Amino acid sequence: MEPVTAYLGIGSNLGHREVNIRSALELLSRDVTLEVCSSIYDTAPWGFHDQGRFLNCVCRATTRLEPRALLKAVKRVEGMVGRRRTFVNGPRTIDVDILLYGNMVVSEPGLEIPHPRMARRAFVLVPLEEIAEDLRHPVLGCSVSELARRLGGGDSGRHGEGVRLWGGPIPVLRIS
Ligand code: PH2
Ligand code: MG
Ligand code: MG
Repeated sequence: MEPVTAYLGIGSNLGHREVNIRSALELLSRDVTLEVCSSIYDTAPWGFHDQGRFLNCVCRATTRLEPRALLKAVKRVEGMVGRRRTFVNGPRTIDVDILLYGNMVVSEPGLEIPHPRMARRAFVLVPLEEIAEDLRHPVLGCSVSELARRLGGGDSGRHGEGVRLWGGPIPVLRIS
């Protein structure tokens, strides 16, 4: 199988958030080839508001893993960084979501690609736009820039307090 380009969204709002994200990237790099990572953004919690702010970033990777195998690898990394399941949208040490997997569309129990909420979340679209502005959403057919523009301003939008730049691009770790 030829390598496929996948985009992963990473978030943390428990413990040392930046260390958690860096650990996840380092562990992911054993399973996939990380190509580039966005800056880290400090973001307002979406969904359940009574919790700490998140750090979020997005990375591009190539992989020969099929979507299910990639999901398994992602869950293993989440476990290694110390994720314990609480409740939907609740606080988490680490969250790694498969956003896109080539142009593939997958809709199965436990695995939906593209990620069903990515087109409506500034904490995904702002970092994604930084590394892939012209990338097209395989279902919606529009580019990441267009999706980001549609979010508009507002508190949770890209120009509000919702998403603030935190730190520069993470140099991608290649461990082989
Ligand atoms: N993830 C969630 C729910 N809410 N809010 C922010 N800012 N960042 C996230 O990564 C996030 C969230 C569910 O995965
Ligand atoms: Mg998530
Ligand atoms: Mg998740």
